[in-house]
Amino acid sequence: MIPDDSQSRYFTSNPTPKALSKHEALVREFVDYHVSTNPNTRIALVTSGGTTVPLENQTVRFIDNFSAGTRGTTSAEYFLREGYAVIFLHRQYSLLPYSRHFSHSTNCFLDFMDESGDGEVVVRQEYQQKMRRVLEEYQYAKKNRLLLLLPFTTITEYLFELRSLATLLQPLDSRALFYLAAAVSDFFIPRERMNEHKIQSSEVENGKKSGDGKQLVVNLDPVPKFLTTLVSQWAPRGSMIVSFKLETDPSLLVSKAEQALEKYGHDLVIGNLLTTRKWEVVFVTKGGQERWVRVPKAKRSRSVSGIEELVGRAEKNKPSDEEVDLSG
Ligand code: 9Z3
Repeated sequence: MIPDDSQSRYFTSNPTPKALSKHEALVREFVDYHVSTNPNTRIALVTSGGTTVPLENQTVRFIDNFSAGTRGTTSAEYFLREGYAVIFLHRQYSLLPYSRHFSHSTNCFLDFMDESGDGEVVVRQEYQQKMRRVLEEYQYAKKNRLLLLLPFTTITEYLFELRSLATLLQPLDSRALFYLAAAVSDFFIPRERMNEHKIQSSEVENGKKSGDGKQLVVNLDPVPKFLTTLVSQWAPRGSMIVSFKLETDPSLLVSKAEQALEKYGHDLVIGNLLTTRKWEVVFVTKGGQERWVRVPKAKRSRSVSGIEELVGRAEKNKPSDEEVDLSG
């Protein structure tokens, strides 16, 4: 396939991220290690968190994409449990696998601890069991070098990283899996239109209509559709590619997911709505098949990770053309 012009321009007109060559070296090492220890190794590239669109080159302000990183971290833990080695490409400071259980803003890790009678700091009795399970999984992943954490912040960093990482995974062929849960900006400010320094309030223009007052008008260009190139050029042949579609209007979700699948020609689009994303998702596969996966109502308040486990189960059962409610 001939590379899309806007894509080649994107990569030539935006600066290569500073951390890219270091990340590439880490991924090379990770892939070599796993392929040499186990030729049947399976590696999942999980993306997580939102990308930013800086308004200034020396960035004070930026536009952000919504995502706490819950989907990505929960799914990464699930892939690790299933025997995958995981490259976790995530928004810097968003949730991370394992530590997410104890570091969410509503869960200060200090609340899990206490002082024992003899002055030692210990895990509170009621959290012992959960923390032991998470700690064991974390230590297993660490000891076996199964988890590689790579941070990004901006949309440009994300796209450069995705291109490099996909290319480096090529030797894995069908043993590579892409699970694109990061919330990726659709719009950006091209380099040549970006202010070098902080935009000054004195620089803003008068609105077009009288009475509009001063306005900061920001013109954004569409981000090139990189998924096409990921599927046709960057990713290994035979690898599985799963992307997510986030919508807020329920009437658009399935059709947008179908359009994405049709356009990019990958394996699976998982659609979700902002307000119900923790409880239900829809799988859209080739041939317009749609399949709903839902956490039962009774379990919704207790479970923040239930849906990712059901996604894994549903994926193994292989989607059918019926609407399936796994709430069973
Ligand atoms: C998603 O839809 C994710 O499921 C969420 C997860 C961001 C909603 P949280 O991190 O939320 O658990 O809080 N990701 C959006 C994927 C996206 O932006 N897709 C793009 C597209 O469809 C590119 S692959 O164009």
